Amino acid sequence: MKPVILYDLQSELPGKFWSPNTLKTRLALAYKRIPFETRWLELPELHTELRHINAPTNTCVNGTQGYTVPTIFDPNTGAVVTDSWTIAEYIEDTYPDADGERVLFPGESRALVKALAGAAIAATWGAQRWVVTRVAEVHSERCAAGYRRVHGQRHGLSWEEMSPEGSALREEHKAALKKGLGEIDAWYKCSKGEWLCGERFSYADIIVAAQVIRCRRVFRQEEWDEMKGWHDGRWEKMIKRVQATTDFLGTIDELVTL
Ligand SMILES: N[C@@H](CCC(=O)N[C@@H](CS)C(=O)NCC(=O)O)C(=O)O
Repeated sequence: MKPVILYDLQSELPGKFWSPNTLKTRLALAYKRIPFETRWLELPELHTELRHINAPTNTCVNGTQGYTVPTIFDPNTGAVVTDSWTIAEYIEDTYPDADGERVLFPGESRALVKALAGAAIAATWGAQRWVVTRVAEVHSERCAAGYRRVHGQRHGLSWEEMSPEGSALREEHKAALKKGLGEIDAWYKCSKGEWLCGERFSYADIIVAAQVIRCRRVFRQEEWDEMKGWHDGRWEKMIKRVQATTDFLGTIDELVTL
């Protein structure tokens, strides 16, 4: 099988990835044992590169129609697929696991996992302005300017207003993240097993892990130290288990800073 090409946006971090959306695709491909290679892009090149491969357009961060990552090109089928959810469905449908073990949507869970994808983002949305200020810090200066612009547009704010350091607003954002992760923690507590689908690992866990790993990657050390103490230490343990379950570290040495 020829490796799938994953288009992703780079950062200055070791291993480069930072986006929770592309991380969902990385983890899903690793879990399914589908070989892939990354085509790293800088934000200013995104449009040209993805138009060049005739990628489908999608809703961009600032609400306009354009190109987004993750996008994959599968040389085995010729398919070009955009959007983390659409890609998850594509790889599950195109590469169903022969022994039924490594499936993204166990049983009849696909529609519920789709609902969870929106719910997980909504749960932590109150912290978004703080999180994106940290993401901008791991970008090169050339990319950070564009990143700050689109995220400022999304919230209708100047960058300085997003989540000022040391402000009461920042404390609100932090409290919102803790509360949102508390909701997700409660989902896990309802499960009879380790994962959201009980004993079966699924794309639902990938969705949650991608959000947590993004924080791990971009937060300052003291911020992560605080976050990893929340909810009985669930989040650090969870991302290590997801990493092991998906063989992520084994197949591509990219979570080196975890
Ligand atoms: N719903 C999409 C969102 C994709 C998305 O917003 N990707 C961001 C990177 S995390 C992007 O491509 N941003 C460029 C832009 O919006 O201009 C998905 O799940 O793939």
